[in-house]
Amino acid sequence: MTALRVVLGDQCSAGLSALEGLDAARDLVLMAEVRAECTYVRHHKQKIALVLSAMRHFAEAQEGQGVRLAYSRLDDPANTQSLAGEVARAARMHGATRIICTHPGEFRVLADMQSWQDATGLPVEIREDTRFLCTLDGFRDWAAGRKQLRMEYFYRDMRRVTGLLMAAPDEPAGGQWNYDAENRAALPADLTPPRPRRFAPDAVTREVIALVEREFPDHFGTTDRFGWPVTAAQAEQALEDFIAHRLPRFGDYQDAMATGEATLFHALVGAALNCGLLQPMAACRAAEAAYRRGDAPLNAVEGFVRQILGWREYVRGLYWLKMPAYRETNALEAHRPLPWLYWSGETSMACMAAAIGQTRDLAYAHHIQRLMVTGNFALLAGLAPAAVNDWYMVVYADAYEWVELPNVQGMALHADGGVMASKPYAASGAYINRMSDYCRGCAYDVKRPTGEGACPFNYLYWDFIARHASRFAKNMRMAMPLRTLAKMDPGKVAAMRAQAAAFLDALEAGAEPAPTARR
Ligand code: FAD
Ligand code: DLZ
Ligand code: SF4
Repeated sequence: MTALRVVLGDQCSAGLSALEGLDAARDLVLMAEVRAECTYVRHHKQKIALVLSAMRHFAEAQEGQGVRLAYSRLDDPANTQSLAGEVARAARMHGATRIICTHPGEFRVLADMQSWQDATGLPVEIREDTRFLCTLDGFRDWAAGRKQLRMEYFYRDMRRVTGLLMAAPDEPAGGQWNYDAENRAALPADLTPPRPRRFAPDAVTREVIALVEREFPDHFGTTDRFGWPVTAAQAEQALEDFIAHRLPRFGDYQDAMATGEATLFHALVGAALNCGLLQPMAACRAAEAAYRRGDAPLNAVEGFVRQILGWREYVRGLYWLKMPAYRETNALEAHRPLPWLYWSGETSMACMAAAIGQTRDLAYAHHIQRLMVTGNFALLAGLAPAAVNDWYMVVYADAYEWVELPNVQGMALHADGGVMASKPYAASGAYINRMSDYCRGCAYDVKRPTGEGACPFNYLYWDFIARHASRFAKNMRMAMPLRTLAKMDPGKVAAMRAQAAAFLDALEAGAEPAPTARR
Protein backbone atom coordinates (compact mmCIF):
# COMPACT_ATOMS: atom_id res chain seq x y z
CA MET A 1 0.00 0.00 0.00
CA THR A 2 1.58 3.27 -1.13
CA ALA A 3 -0.29 6.41 -0.27
CA LEU A 4 0.38 9.43 -2.46
CA ARG A 5 0.12 12.38 -0.12
CA VAL A 6 -0.47 15.63 -1.99
CA VAL A 7 0.80 18.90 -0.56
CA LEU A 8 -0.32 22.04 -2.44
CA GLY A 9 1.62 25.27 -2.67
CA ASP A 10 -0.40 26.92 0.10
CA GLN A 11 -0.11 23.86 2.33
CA CYS A 12 3.55 24.17 3.36
CA SER A 13 2.86 23.18 6.99
CA ALA A 14 4.61 20.37 8.85
CA GLY A 15 1.38 19.53 10.73
CA LEU A 16 -0.74 19.30 7.55
CA SER A 17 -3.54 16.76 7.88
CA ALA A 18 -2.51 15.07 4.60
CA LEU A 19 0.78 14.12 6.28
CA GLU A 20 -0.78 12.63 9.42
CA GLY A 21 0.05 8.95 9.82
CA LEU A 22 2.65 9.06 7.04
CA ASP A 23 4.57 5.82 6.62
CA ALA A 24 8.04 7.06 5.63
CA ALA A 25 9.04 3.66 4.22
CA ARG A 26 6.10 3.33 1.81
CA ASP A 27 4.33 6.63 1.30
CA LEU A 28 5.26 9.35 -1.08
CA VAL A 29 4.64 13.08 -0.77
CA LEU A 30 3.81 14.86 -4.04
CA MET A 31 4.49 18.55 -4.52
CA ALA A 32 4.03 19.95 -8.01
CA GLU A 33 4.95 23.32 -9.41
CA VAL A 34 2.51 23.72 -12.28
CA ARG A 35 1.79 26.40 -14.84
CA ALA A 36 -1.96 26.06 -14.37
CA GLU A 37 -1.72 27.29 -10.75
CA CYS A 38 0.63 30.12 -11.71
CA THR A 39 -1.64 31.42 -14.46
CA TYR A 40 -5.32 30.70 -13.61
CA VAL A 41 -5.04 34.33 -12.63
CA ARG A 42 -1.89 36.12 -13.66
CA HIS A 43 -0.52 36.36 -10.11
CA HIS A 44 1.93 39.06 -9.07
CA LYS A 45 5.47 37.84 -9.74
CA GLN A 46 6.29 38.00 -6.03
CA LYS A 47 3.38 35.73 -5.18
CA ILE A 48 4.53 33.03 -7.58
CA ALA A 49 8.11 33.38 -6.35
CA LEU A 50 6.95 33.15 -2.73
CA VAL A 51 4.83 30.03 -3.27
CA LEU A 52 7.44 28.20 -5.34
CA SER A 53 10.25 29.10 -2.94
CA ALA A 54 8.17 28.05 0.07
CA MET A 55 7.41 24.75 -1.71
CA ARG A 56 11.08 24.06 -2.47
CA HIS A 57 12.18 24.88 1.08
CA PHE A 58 9.38 22.78 2.54
CA ALA A 59 10.25 19.84 0.30
CA GLU A 60 13.89 20.09 1.32
CA ALA A 61 12.92 20.07 5.02
CA GLN A 62 10.66 17.04 4.51
CA GLU A 63 13.40 15.15 2.70
CA GLY A 64 15.76 16.02 5.53
CA GLN A 65 13.37 14.16 7.82
CA GLY A 66 13.47 11.04 5.69
CA VAL A 67 10.21 11.61 3.80
CA ARG A 68 10.14 10.23 0.21
CA LEU A 69 9.24 13.00 -2.15
CA ALA A 70 8.02 13.32 -5.73
CA TYR A 71 8.70 16.93 -6.62
CA SER A 72 7.76 18.36 -10.02
CA ARG A 73 9.73 21.41 -11.02
CA LEU A 74 8.05 23.95 -13.26
CA ASP A 75 10.75 23.70 -15.91
CA ASP A 76 10.86 19.87 -16.00
CA PRO A 77 9.94 18.90 -19.62
CA ALA A 78 7.94 15.92 -18.32
CA ASN A 79 5.74 18.18 -16.16
CA THR A 80 2.13 18.08 -17.39
CA GLN A 81 1.66 21.55 -15.84
CA SER A 82 -1.62 20.79 -14.05
CA LEU A 83 -2.28 19.41 -10.56
CA ALA A 84 -4.50 16.64 -11.93
CA GLY A 85 -1.85 15.73 -14.51
CA GLU A 86 0.94 15.58 -11.95
CA VAL A 87 -1.13 13.55 -9.48
CA ALA A 88 -1.96 11.02 -12.20
CA ARG A 89 1.65 10.90 -13.41
CA ALA A 90 3.09 10.39 -9.92
CA ALA A 91 0.44 7.81 -8.99
CA ARG A 92 1.27 5.81 -12.09
CA MET A 93 5.03 6.17 -11.82
CA HIS A 94 5.19 5.14 -8.15
CA GLY A 95 2.42 2.56 -8.10
CA ALA A 96 0.27 4.45 -5.58
CA THR A 97 -2.75 2.61 -4.21
CA ARG A 98 -4.53 5.64 -2.73
CA ILE A 99 -4.35 9.41 -2.64
CA ILE A 100 -4.54 11.55 0.49
CA CYS A 101 -5.07 15.33 0.37
CA THR A 102 -5.99 18.21 2.61
CA HIS A 103 -9.07 20.27 1.74
CA PRO A 104 -7.87 23.05 -0.62
CA GLY A 105 -8.45 26.78 -0.27
CA GLU A 106 -10.42 27.24 -3.46
CA PHE A 107 -13.66 25.87 -4.82
CA ARG A 108 -12.03 25.40 -8.22
CA VAL A 109 -9.30 23.17 -6.75
CA LEU A 110 -11.79 21.18 -4.67
CA ALA A 111 -13.76 20.37 -7.83
CA ASP A 112 -10.51 19.28 -9.47
CA MET A 113 -9.55 17.13 -6.49
CA GLN A 114 -12.97 15.47 -6.52
CA SER A 115 -12.29 14.35 -10.10
CA TRP A 116 -8.98 12.63 -9.28
CA GLN A 117 -10.67 9.41 -8.15
CA ASP A 118 -12.28 8.86 -11.57
CA ALA A 119 -9.18 10.01 -13.40
CA THR A 120 -6.77 7.68 -11.55
CA GLY A 121 -9.04 4.86 -10.44
CA LEU A 122 -7.63 5.29 -6.91
CA PRO A 123 -9.55 6.20 -3.77
CA VAL A 124 -9.05 9.87 -2.86
CA GLU A 125 -9.35 10.93 0.77
CA ILE A 126 -9.83 14.69 1.32
CA ARG A 127 -9.10 15.55 4.93
CA GLU A 128 -10.22 18.59 6.90
CA ASP A 129 -7.73 21.49 6.87
CA THR A 130 -6.97 21.47 10.59
CA ARG A 131 -4.81 24.57 10.36
CA PHE A 132 -7.99 26.62 10.57
CA LEU A 133 -9.48 27.15 14.00
CA CYS A 134 -13.11 26.60 13.00
CA THR A 135 -14.12 23.56 10.99
CA LEU A 136 -16.34 24.01 7.94
CA ASP A 137 -19.10 22.06 9.69
CA GLY A 138 -18.60 24.17 12.79
CA PHE A 139 -19.16 27.33 10.74
CA ARG A 140 -22.22 25.81 9.04
CA ASP A 141 -23.68 24.97 12.46
CA TRP A 142 -22.99 28.50 13.68
CA ALA A 143 -24.64 29.98 10.57
CA ALA A 144 -27.64 27.65 10.54
CA GLY A 145 -30.89 29.45 11.33
CA ARG A 146 -29.27 32.87 11.78
CA LYS A 147 -30.84 35.75 9.90
CA GLN A 148 -27.59 37.69 9.89
CA LEU A 149 -24.08 36.33 9.82
CA ARG A 150 -22.26 39.07 11.68
CA MET A 151 -18.55 38.52 12.32
CA GLU A 152 -18.72 39.96 15.83
CA TYR A 153 -20.92 37.15 17.19
CA PHE A 154 -18.89 34.47 15.45
CA TYR A 155 -15.74 36.02 16.93
CA ARG A 156 -17.13 36.01 20.47
CA ASP A 157 -17.96 32.31 20.13
CA MET A 158 -14.42 31.66 18.88
CA ARG A 159 -13.01 33.50 21.90
CA ARG A 160 -15.14 31.33 24.20
CA VAL A 161 -14.18 28.09 22.42
CA THR A 162 -10.44 28.79 22.26
CA GLY A 163 -10.15 30.65 25.57
CA LEU A 164 -8.07 33.34 23.81
CA LEU A 165 -8.09 36.64 25.74
CA MET A 166 -10.65 35.35 28.23
CA ALA A 167 -10.63 36.23 31.94
CA ALA A 168 -13.26 33.56 32.76
CA PRO A 169 -15.39 31.22 30.58
CA ASP A 170 -17.86 33.97 29.58
CA GLU A 171 -15.82 37.01 30.51
CA PRO A 172 -13.53 38.67 27.95
CA ALA A 173 -10.19 39.99 29.21
CA GLY A 174 -10.61 43.64 30.21
CA GLY A 175 -14.40 43.28 30.34
CA GLN A 176 -15.01 44.16 26.67
CA TRP A 177 -15.11 41.91 23.62
CA ASN A 178 -14.03 44.51 21.09
CA TYR A 179 -11.83 47.62 21.29
CA ASP A 180 -12.40 48.73 17.70
CA ALA A 181 -13.53 52.20 18.79
CA GLU A 182 -10.02 52.80 20.21
CA ASN A 183 -8.38 51.76 16.94
CA ARG A 184 -9.07 54.77 14.74
CA ALA A 185 -6.28 57.28 15.25
CA ALA A 186 -4.45 58.95 12.36
CA LEU A 187 -0.65 58.72 12.38
CA PRO A 188 0.92 61.74 14.14
CA ALA A 189 3.46 63.60 11.96
CA ASP A 190 6.30 62.93 14.43
CA LEU A 191 5.79 59.16 14.66
CA THR A 192 7.81 56.96 12.28
CA PRO A 193 6.66 53.34 12.22
CA PRO A 194 9.51 50.83 12.63
CA ARG A 195 10.60 49.15 9.39
CA PRO A 196 9.37 45.57 9.25
CA ARG A 197 11.92 42.78 9.01
CA ARG A 198 12.37 41.58 5.45
CA PHE A 199 14.26 38.50 4.31
CA ALA A 200 16.90 38.79 1.60
CA PRO A 201 16.35 36.09 -1.03
CA ASP A 202 18.60 33.05 -0.52
CA ALA A 203 19.92 30.88 -3.39
CA VAL A 204 16.65 28.95 -3.68
CA THR A 205 14.56 32.11 -3.85
CA ARG A 206 16.96 33.76 -6.29
CA GLU A 207 16.66 30.75 -8.60
CA VAL A 208 12.89 30.87 -8.36
CA ILE A 209 12.80 34.62 -9.02
CA ALA A 210 14.87 34.08 -12.18
CA LEU A 211 12.44 31.32 -13.21
CA VAL A 212 9.45 33.62 -12.65
CA GLU A 213 11.05 36.47 -14.61
CA ARG A 214 11.72 34.03 -17.44
CA GLU A 215 8.38 32.19 -17.49
CA PHE A 216 5.98 34.96 -16.48
CA PRO A 217 7.58 38.20 -17.70
CA ASP A 218 4.22 39.88 -18.42
CA HIS A 219 2.72 39.30 -14.99
CA PHE A 220 2.01 42.32 -12.79
CA GLY A 221 4.60 43.59 -10.34
CA THR A 222 8.31 43.64 -9.73
CA THR A 223 10.53 41.21 -7.83
CA ASP A 224 13.34 43.66 -6.94
CA ARG A 225 12.12 44.22 -3.41
CA PHE A 226 11.18 40.61 -2.62
CA GLY A 227 11.53 40.21 1.15
CA TRP A 228 8.92 37.61 2.15
CA PRO A 229 9.67 34.84 4.65
CA VAL A 230 9.91 31.56 2.72
CA THR A 231 10.40 29.07 5.57
CA ALA A 232 8.55 28.41 8.81
CA ALA A 233 11.59 29.63 10.77
CA GLN A 234 11.61 32.95 8.89
CA ALA A 235 7.85 33.31 9.30
CA GLU A 236 8.33 32.86 13.05
CA GLN A 237 10.98 35.62 13.00
CA ALA A 238 8.62 37.90 11.06
CA LEU A 239 5.96 37.32 13.71
CA GLU A 240 8.44 37.98 16.53
CA ASP A 241 9.52 41.21 14.83
CA PHE A 242 5.88 42.33 14.68
CA ILE A 243 5.13 41.38 18.29
CA ALA A 244 8.23 43.18 19.59
CA HIS A 245 8.11 46.34 17.49
CA ARG A 246 4.69 46.99 15.99
CA LEU A 247 2.03 45.13 17.98
CA PRO A 248 1.96 47.66 20.85
CA ARG A 249 0.67 50.34 18.45
CA PHE A 250 -1.19 48.03 16.04
CA GLY A 251 -4.50 48.94 17.66
CA ASP A 252 -4.13 52.71 17.73
CA TYR A 253 -3.08 53.07 14.09
CA GLN A 254 -4.90 50.13 12.51
CA ASP A 255 -6.96 52.46 10.29
CA ALA A 256 -4.22 54.99 9.52
CA MET A 257 -2.51 55.55 6.15
CA ALA A 258 0.60 57.60 5.42
CA THR A 259 2.68 58.58 2.40
CA GLY A 260 5.74 56.37 2.00
CA GLU A 261 4.62 54.05 4.81
CA ALA A 262 3.59 50.73 3.29
CA THR A 263 3.13 48.76 6.49
CA LEU A 264 2.69 51.21 9.42
CA PHE A 265 2.05 49.00 12.46
CA HIS A 266 0.50 46.08 10.57
CA ALA A 267 1.83 42.55 11.01
CA LEU A 268 2.76 41.65 7.42
CA VAL A 269 2.02 38.01 8.18
CA GLY A 270 -0.89 37.30 5.82
CA ALA A 271 1.26 35.84 3.06
CA ALA A 272 3.03 33.45 5.46
CA LEU A 273 -0.22 32.44 7.17
CA ASN A 274 -1.96 31.76 3.88
CA CYS A 275 0.73 29.54 2.38
CA GLY A 276 1.07 27.60 5.62
CA LEU A 277 4.40 28.82 6.96
CA LEU A 278 2.79 30.33 10.05
CA GLN A 279 -0.08 28.90 12.06
CA PRO A 280 -2.99 31.17 13.06
CA MET A 281 -3.20 29.83 16.62
CA ALA A 282 0.54 30.39 17.14
CA ALA A 283 0.16 34.00 15.99
CA CYS A 284 -2.79 34.59 18.34
CA ARG A 285 -1.04 32.94 21.29
CA ALA A 286 2.13 34.97 20.74
CA ALA A 287 0.12 38.20 20.79
CA GLU A 288 -1.82 37.09 23.85
CA ALA A 289 1.44 36.28 25.65
CA ALA A 290 2.70 39.82 24.91
CA TYR A 291 -0.46 41.18 26.57
CA ARG A 292 -0.10 38.90 29.60
CA ARG A 293 3.56 39.97 29.99
CA GLY A 294 2.49 43.61 29.84
CA ASP A 295 4.38 44.23 26.59
CA ALA A 296 1.35 45.24 24.52
CA PRO A 297 -1.96 46.91 25.46
CA LEU A 298 -5.28 45.11 25.20
CA ASN A 299 -6.68 47.29 22.39
CA ALA A 300 -3.72 46.23 20.21
CA VAL A 301 -3.76 42.55 21.10
CA GLU A 302 -7.53 42.21 20.91
CA GLY A 303 -7.47 44.02 17.54
CA PHE A 304 -4.87 41.61 16.17
CA VAL A 305 -6.54 38.49 17.58
CA ARG A 306 -9.87 39.68 16.15
CA GLN A 307 -8.34 39.87 12.66
CA ILE A 308 -7.10 36.30 12.78
CA LEU A 309 -9.48 34.44 15.08
CA GLY A 310 -12.44 36.52 13.92
CA TRP A 311 -12.18 37.89 10.39
CA ARG A 312 -9.86 35.28 8.89
CA GLU A 313 -11.91 32.33 10.13
CA TYR A 314 -15.21 34.06 9.41
CA VAL A 315 -14.41 34.85 5.75
CA ARG A 316 -13.24 31.31 5.19
CA GLY A 317 -16.46 29.90 6.67
CA LEU A 318 -18.56 32.30 4.63
CA TYR A 319 -16.71 31.42 1.42
CA TRP A 320 -17.40 27.70 1.73
CA LEU A 321 -20.95 28.30 2.94
CA LYS A 322 -21.88 30.52 0.00
CA MET A 323 -19.82 29.26 -2.93
CA PRO A 324 -20.22 28.94 -5.87
CA ALA A 325 -23.15 31.40 -5.97
CA TYR A 326 -21.25 33.99 -3.94
CA ARG A 327 -18.87 34.74 -6.79
CA GLU A 328 -21.76 35.67 -9.08
CA THR A 329 -23.44 38.15 -6.72
CA ASN A 330 -23.75 41.72 -7.96
CA ALA A 331 -26.40 43.29 -5.74
CA LEU A 332 -25.50 46.86 -6.73
CA GLU A 333 -25.59 45.99 -10.43
CA ALA A 334 -22.12 47.34 -11.06
CA HIS A 335 -20.87 46.84 -14.60
CA ARG A 336 -18.07 49.29 -15.40
CA PRO A 337 -14.76 47.78 -16.56
CA LEU A 338 -11.65 48.14 -14.41
CA PRO A 339 -9.83 51.33 -15.39
CA TRP A 340 -6.28 50.84 -16.64
CA LEU A 341 -4.91 52.94 -13.78
CA TYR A 342 -5.38 49.91 -11.47
CA TRP A 343 -2.54 48.29 -13.42
CA SER A 344 -0.40 51.29 -14.30
CA GLY A 345 -0.76 53.24 -11.05
CA GLU A 346 -0.77 56.33 -13.26
CA THR A 347 -3.31 58.69 -11.80
CA SER A 348 -3.41 62.14 -10.28
CA MET A 349 -5.27 60.71 -7.27
CA ALA A 350 -2.41 60.54 -4.74
CA CYS A 351 -4.14 57.95 -2.53
CA MET A 352 -4.75 55.58 -5.45
CA ALA A 353 -1.25 56.10 -6.86
CA ALA A 354 0.27 55.30 -3.45
CA ALA A 355 -1.79 52.14 -2.88
CA ILE A 356 -1.28 50.80 -6.41
CA GLY A 357 2.41 51.76 -6.58
CA GLN A 358 3.32 49.91 -3.41
CA THR A 359 1.16 46.99 -4.49
CA ARG A 360 3.22 46.71 -7.68
CA ASP A 361 6.53 46.95 -5.76
CA LEU A 362 5.69 44.88 -2.67
CA ALA A 363 2.62 42.75 -3.52
CA TYR A 364 1.24 44.28 -0.34
CA ALA A 365 -1.09 47.03 0.79
CA HIS A 366 -2.58 47.15 4.25
CA HIS A 367 -6.23 46.65 5.01
CA ILE A 368 -7.37 50.27 4.94
CA GLN A 369 -5.66 50.92 1.62
CA ARG A 370 -7.37 47.83 0.17
CA LEU A 371 -10.76 48.69 1.66
CA MET A 372 -10.99 52.47 1.75
CA VAL A 373 -8.84 53.47 -1.23
CA THR A 374 -8.82 50.94 -4.10
CA GLY A 375 -11.92 49.11 -2.78
CA ASN A 376 -13.85 52.28 -2.04
CA PHE A 377 -13.06 53.69 -5.49
CA ALA A 378 -14.27 50.46 -7.13
CA LEU A 379 -17.48 50.58 -5.06
CA LEU A 380 -18.23 54.25 -5.80
CA ALA A 381 -17.34 53.91 -9.48
CA GLY A 382 -19.57 50.86 -9.92
CA LEU A 383 -16.80 48.62 -11.24
CA ALA A 384 -17.89 45.09 -12.15
CA PRO A 385 -17.21 42.71 -9.22
CA ALA A 386 -15.67 40.05 -11.48
CA ALA A 387 -13.04 42.49 -12.75
CA VAL A 388 -12.33 43.82 -9.27
CA ASN A 389 -11.98 40.31 -7.84
CA ASP A 390 -9.62 39.42 -10.62
CA TRP A 391 -7.44 42.42 -9.75
CA TYR A 392 -7.30 41.62 -6.02
CA MET A 393 -6.53 37.96 -6.77
CA VAL A 394 -3.65 39.02 -9.01
CA VAL A 395 -1.95 41.71 -7.04
CA TYR A 396 -1.40 40.53 -3.43
CA ALA A 397 1.07 37.96 -2.15
CA ASP A 398 -1.56 36.78 0.36
CA ALA A 399 -4.39 36.40 -2.18
CA TYR A 400 -6.30 33.11 -2.27
CA GLU A 401 -9.91 32.99 -3.29
CA TRP A 402 -11.24 31.79 0.09
CA VAL A 403 -10.09 35.05 1.70
CA GLU A 404 -9.96 37.44 -1.25
CA LEU A 405 -13.51 36.85 -2.51
CA PRO A 406 -15.49 37.58 0.68
CA ASN A 407 -13.33 40.63 1.38
CA VAL A 408 -13.90 42.06 -2.08
CA GLN A 409 -17.40 40.85 -2.83
CA GLY A 410 -18.78 41.27 0.70
CA MET A 411 -16.71 43.90 2.43
CA ALA A 412 -15.45 46.26 -0.27
CA LEU A 413 -18.14 46.06 -2.98
CA HIS A 414 -21.31 45.14 -1.03
CA ALA A 415 -21.99 42.88 -4.01
CA ASP A 416 -23.47 40.23 -1.70
CA GLY A 417 -26.24 42.66 -0.76
CA GLY A 418 -25.30 42.80 2.91
CA VAL A 419 -24.54 39.21 3.90
CA MET A 420 -21.20 40.28 5.32
CA ALA A 421 -21.52 43.97 6.11
CA SER A 422 -24.69 45.74 7.20
CA LYS A 423 -23.80 48.78 5.10
CA PRO A 424 -21.42 49.54 2.26
CA TYR A 425 -17.98 50.85 3.19
CA ALA A 426 -18.48 53.94 1.03
CA ALA A 427 -16.62 57.11 1.88
CA SER A 428 -15.85 60.48 0.37
CA GLY A 429 -12.44 62.14 0.28
CA ALA A 430 -13.03 63.48 3.81
CA TYR A 431 -12.44 60.00 5.26
CA ILE A 432 -9.17 59.56 3.36
CA ASN A 433 -8.11 63.05 4.43
CA ARG A 434 -8.88 62.27 8.09
CA MET A 435 -6.98 58.98 8.10
CA SER A 436 -3.96 59.91 5.94
CA ASP A 437 -1.70 62.68 4.67
CA TYR A 438 -2.29 61.74 1.02
CA CYS A 439 -4.54 64.70 0.26
CA ARG A 440 -1.86 67.23 1.18
CA GLY A 441 0.26 66.09 -1.74
CA CYS A 442 -2.60 65.51 -4.18
CA ALA A 443 -3.36 67.40 -7.38
CA TYR A 444 -7.04 67.28 -6.45
CA ASP A 445 -8.66 69.36 -3.71
CA VAL A 446 -10.28 67.17 -1.07
CA LYS A 447 -12.40 70.08 0.21
CA ARG A 448 -14.09 70.61 -3.14
CA PRO A 449 -17.25 68.58 -3.77
CA THR A 450 -17.49 69.46 -7.44
CA GLY A 451 -16.05 71.64 -10.17
CA GLU A 452 -12.47 72.18 -11.25
CA GLY A 453 -9.91 70.19 -9.29
CA ALA A 454 -12.55 68.61 -7.02
CA CYS A 455 -11.54 65.32 -5.38
CA PRO A 456 -13.13 62.51 -7.44
CA PHE A 457 -13.98 60.58 -4.27
CA ASN A 458 -16.34 63.45 -3.32
CA TYR A 459 -18.56 63.57 -6.38
CA LEU A 460 -18.31 59.81 -6.89
CA TYR A 461 -19.52 59.33 -3.29
CA TRP A 462 -22.61 61.47 -3.72
CA ASP A 463 -23.30 59.97 -7.10
CA PHE A 464 -23.14 56.53 -5.45
CA ILE A 465 -25.53 57.54 -2.66
CA ALA A 466 -27.96 59.12 -5.15
CA ARG A 467 -27.72 56.15 -7.52
CA HIS A 468 -28.67 53.71 -4.79
CA ALA A 469 -30.95 55.95 -2.69
CA SER A 470 -34.04 53.79 -3.11
CA ARG A 471 -32.10 50.58 -2.45
CA PHE A 472 -30.69 51.97 0.80
CA ALA A 473 -33.88 53.69 1.96
CA LYS A 474 -34.75 50.88 4.39
CA ASN A 475 -31.21 50.55 5.75
CA MET A 476 -31.07 52.44 9.06
CA ARG A 477 -27.29 52.65 8.84
CA MET A 478 -27.55 54.62 5.60
CA ALA A 479 -30.08 57.09 7.00
CA MET A 480 -27.54 59.84 7.65
CA PRO A 481 -26.04 60.17 4.14
CA LEU A 482 -29.52 59.86 2.63
CA ARG A 483 -30.79 62.69 4.86
CA THR A 484 -27.80 64.84 3.89
CA LEU A 485 -28.40 64.13 0.22
CA ALA A 486 -32.08 65.07 0.56
CA LYS A 487 -31.09 68.44 2.06
CA MET A 488 -28.56 69.22 -0.68
CA ASP A 489 -29.26 71.77 -3.39
CA PRO A 490 -30.57 69.71 -6.34
CA GLY A 491 -28.39 71.75 -8.71
CA LYS A 492 -25.28 70.76 -6.76
CA VAL A 493 -26.31 67.10 -6.77
CA ALA A 494 -26.90 67.23 -10.52
CA ALA A 495 -23.48 68.84 -11.06
CA MET A 496 -21.75 66.17 -8.98
CA ARG A 497 -23.55 63.40 -10.80
CA ALA A 498 -22.67 64.86 -14.18
CA GLN A 499 -19.04 65.24 -13.15
CA ALA A 500 -18.98 61.64 -11.86
CA ALA A 501 -20.34 60.34 -15.17
CA ALA A 502 -17.87 62.41 -17.21
CA PHE A 503 -14.94 61.31 -15.03
CA LEU A 504 -15.85 57.63 -15.24
CA ASP A 505 -16.52 57.78 -18.97
CA ALA A 506 -13.12 59.39 -19.48
CA LEU A 507 -11.44 56.69 -17.36
CA GLU A 508 -13.22 54.04 -19.39
CA ALA A 509 -11.92 55.67 -22.56
CA GLY A 510 -8.42 55.48 -21.09
CA ALA A 511 -7.70 59.05 -19.98
CA GLU A 512 -8.23 60.62 -16.56
CA PRO A 513 -9.35 64.23 -17.00
CA ALA A 514 -6.63 66.66 -15.85
CA PRO A 515 -7.40 67.83 -12.32
CA THR A 516 -6.35 71.42 -13.25
CA ALA A 517 -4.27 73.52 -10.90
CA ARG A 518 -5.75 73.85 -7.43
CA ARG A 519 -3.24 76.06 -5.70
P1 FAD B 1 -2.80 42.81 9.61
O1 FAD B 1 -3.61 44.03 9.42
O2 FAD B 1 -1.56 42.96 10.41
O3 FAD B 1 -3.73 41.70 10.23
C1 FAD B 1 -3.20 40.47 10.74
C2 FAD B 1 -3.80 39.28 10.04
O4 FAD B 1 -5.20 39.23 10.27
C3 FAD B 1 -3.65 39.26 8.53
O5 FAD B 1 -2.39 38.78 8.13
C4 FAD B 1 -4.77 38.33 8.13
O6 FAD B 1 -4.38 36.99 8.21
C5 FAD B 1 -5.84 38.61 9.17
N1 FAD B 1 -6.83 39.53 8.62
C6 FAD B 1 -6.93 40.85 8.83
N2 FAD B 1 -8.02 41.35 8.21
C7 FAD B 1 -8.60 40.31 7.59
C8 FAD B 1 -9.75 40.19 6.77
N3 FAD B 1 -10.53 41.22 6.48
N4 FAD B 1 -10.04 38.97 6.28
C9 FAD B 1 -9.26 37.89 6.57
N5 FAD B 1 -8.16 37.96 7.33
C10 FAD B 1 -7.85 39.15 7.85
N6 FAD B 1 -6.43 39.12 3.20
C11 FAD B 1 -5.79 38.06 2.71
O7 FAD B 1 -5.18 37.31 3.48
N7 FAD B 1 -5.82 37.76 1.39
C12 FAD B 1 -6.48 38.55 0.50
O8 FAD B 1 -6.48 38.27 -0.68
C13 FAD B 1 -7.14 39.70 0.99
N8 FAD B 1 -7.80 40.52 0.15
C14 FAD B 1 -8.45 41.61 0.65
C15 FAD B 1 -9.18 42.42 -0.22
C16 FAD B 1 -9.86 43.52 0.26
C17 FAD B 1 -10.67 44.37 -0.65
C18 FAD B 1 -9.83 43.80 1.64
C19 FAD B 1 -10.59 44.95 2.18
C20 FAD B 1 -9.12 43.01 2.51
C21 FAD B 1 -8.42 41.91 2.04
N9 FAD B 1 -7.71 41.07 2.89
C22 FAD B 1 -7.09 39.97 2.38
C23 FAD B 1 -7.70 41.29 4.33
C24 FAD B 1 -6.55 42.15 4.85
O9 FAD B 1 -6.51 43.36 4.16
C25 FAD B 1 -5.21 41.43 4.76
O10 FAD B 1 -5.31 40.19 5.41
C26 FAD B 1 -4.10 42.22 5.41
O11 FAD B 1 -3.99 43.48 4.82
C27 FAD B 1 -2.77 41.46 5.33
O12 FAD B 1 -1.74 42.23 5.85
P2 FAD B 1 -1.15 42.01 7.30
O13 FAD B 1 -0.65 40.64 7.47
O14 FAD B 1 -0.19 43.14 7.53
O15 FAD B 1 -2.45 42.19 8.17
C1 DLZ C 1 -0.79 30.00 -5.77
C2 DLZ C 1 -0.06 28.79 -6.26
C3 DLZ C 1 0.92 28.93 -7.25
C4 DLZ C 1 1.30 30.24 -7.80
N1 DLZ C 1 1.55 27.86 -7.74
C5 DLZ C 1 1.27 26.63 -7.26
C6 DLZ C 1 1.91 25.46 -7.78
O1 DLZ C 1 2.71 25.53 -8.68
N2 DLZ C 1 1.58 24.28 -7.23
C7 DLZ C 1 0.68 24.15 -6.24
O2 DLZ C 1 0.45 23.05 -5.74
N3 DLZ C 1 0.05 25.22 -5.75
C8 DLZ C 1 0.31 26.45 -6.24
N4 DLZ C 1 -0.34 27.54 -5.77
C9 DLZ C 1 -1.37 27.36 -4.74
C10 DLZ C 1 -2.66 26.82 -5.33
O3 DLZ C 1 -3.12 27.68 -6.35
C11 DLZ C 1 -3.64 26.73 -4.15
O4 DLZ C 1 -3.57 25.46 -3.62
C12 DLZ C 1 -5.01 27.12 -4.51
O5 DLZ C 1 -5.01 28.47 -4.76
C13 DLZ C 1 -5.99 26.75 -3.41
O6 DLZ C 1 -5.83 27.55 -2.27
FE1 SF4 D 1 -7.39 60.82 -2.74
FE2 SF4 D 1 -9.07 62.91 -3.09
FE3 SF4 D 1 -7.28 62.97 -1.16
FE4 SF4 D 1 -6.51 63.15 -3.71
S1 SF4 D 1 -7.76 64.61 -2.60
S2 SF4 D 1 -5.55 61.91 -2.10
S3 SF4 D 1 -7.98 61.78 -4.68
S4 SF4 D 1 -8.96 61.54 -1.32
